[in-house]
Amino acid sequence: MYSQQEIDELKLQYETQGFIHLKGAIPLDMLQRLRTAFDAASERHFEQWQNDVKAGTGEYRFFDIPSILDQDPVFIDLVDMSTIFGLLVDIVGEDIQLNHTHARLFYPGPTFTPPWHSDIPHVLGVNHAHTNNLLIKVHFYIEDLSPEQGCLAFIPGSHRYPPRHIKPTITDIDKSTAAVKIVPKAGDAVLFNTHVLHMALDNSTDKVRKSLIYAYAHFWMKHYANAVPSDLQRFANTPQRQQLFGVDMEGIPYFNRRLMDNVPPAWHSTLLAASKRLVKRVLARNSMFG
Ligand SMILES: O=C(O)CCC(=O)C(=O)O
Repeated sequence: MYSQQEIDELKLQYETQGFIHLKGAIPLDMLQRLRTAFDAASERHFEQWQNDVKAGTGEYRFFDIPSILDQDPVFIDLVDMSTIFGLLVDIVGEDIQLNHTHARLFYPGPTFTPPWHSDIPHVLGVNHAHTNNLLIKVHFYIEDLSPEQGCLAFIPGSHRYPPRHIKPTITDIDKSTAAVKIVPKAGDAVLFNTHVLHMALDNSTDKVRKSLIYAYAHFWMKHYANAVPSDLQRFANTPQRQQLFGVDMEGIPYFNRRLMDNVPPAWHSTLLAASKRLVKRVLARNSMFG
């Protein structure tokens, strides 16, 4: 867990560069659980993916394990993992909600992402060059990557560009002084503003790259089905998780939802009952003197 001073510094880095490399974000015991659960889930769905690829209906360059939040409770625990959740809330805001998830295996081959792209240039109604917290992504790594294994790369500061700004041409990423390539270790996370120019580089090794990608936005934004576990009864088990999984709270407008206001219903009714009693008492006293 970061101290407020560390959060302030990381946030400054995020604001000026558009991305942060969070080393050792995942505690060791959780990392082990994630590895086991990730491999088990990919085994369960691999054949289906291969069939889809053969039928021409599936993406062949990478494999996204479907509905990762339903595959193992450890993927739920990652949603609000305490080591970085405070930082995430500080960056996104108190109205944070999970927006979408991917659990990805990127097989050896050229990159599948467009070169130096923003994920949100087509989003209307937002001044991207000035909005630093619309949609944030976190890539989590469960194994060390080598430098040629499909790493993420960024153009620092490019989140301040207006949408559809001219794309840079970087001929050799390893010699570039303008771009930054991040080579993560197992347990690291990379958090970024989805408007910063970024890309996944080629995977020119003979090893698959495994990663989990969780995107966070605001409660009022529409989220994807893969951001909500099927068993909400079981997993939306705290006010915080209810908000992250988009569960409505009676009487709270979407725009007003805040983590700090998520008071459990029992408290709510006690408070409500107490204030009703107080109003009655005041009214009764006033009528006595009236
Ligand atoms: O590395 C990946 O899997 C995708 C990178 C990317 O372009 C993204 O997350 O928006």
